[in-house]
Amino acid sequence: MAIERTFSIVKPDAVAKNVIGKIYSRFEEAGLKIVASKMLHLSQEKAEGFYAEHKERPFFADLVAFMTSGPVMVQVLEGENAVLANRDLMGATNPKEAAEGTIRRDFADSIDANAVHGSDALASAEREIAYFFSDDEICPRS
Ligand code: RTP
Ligand code: MG
Repeated sequence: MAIERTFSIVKPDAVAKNVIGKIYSRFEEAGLKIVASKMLHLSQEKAEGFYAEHKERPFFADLVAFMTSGPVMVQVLEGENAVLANRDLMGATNPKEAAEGTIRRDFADSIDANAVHGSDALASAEREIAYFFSDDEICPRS
């Protein structure tokens, strides 16, 4: 199996609930290693750029407002099939549809405040990692 890197965000709702550590435990228990991590408060511009693919969607303004409403944790996760493994840990976008035992089922309140982001493909992972981290901020562990 391929060792991959994926990009993850603990969103403002989960930071406000004080469950950063519980979410990090999910990554670690699944064998994903945290190889870079920092807390930041996204600017409007940074959040709009991150979600540029959704610019024309009706929920875009609400999404950007939510993502800038408080601090987030951004991290790079490394491990076997990391992109898909992290999507499986997260669960469906809408927590009402998320499977039992997933992060969104256990920590998210709504489709807007849904606790975590995770890259949806290897190409987006590479782009998103580079959007938040320089090479020297990432510590390979595999
Ligand atoms: P994310 O990018 O945050 O990891 O979430 P995702 O891949 O599961 O979902 P995506 O389709 O990329 O949408 C990004 C975020 O926009 C919000 N959203 N709202 N009201 C709606 O119909 C709707 N659809 C998406 C969600 O907060 C989602 O995480
Ligand atoms: Mg997405």
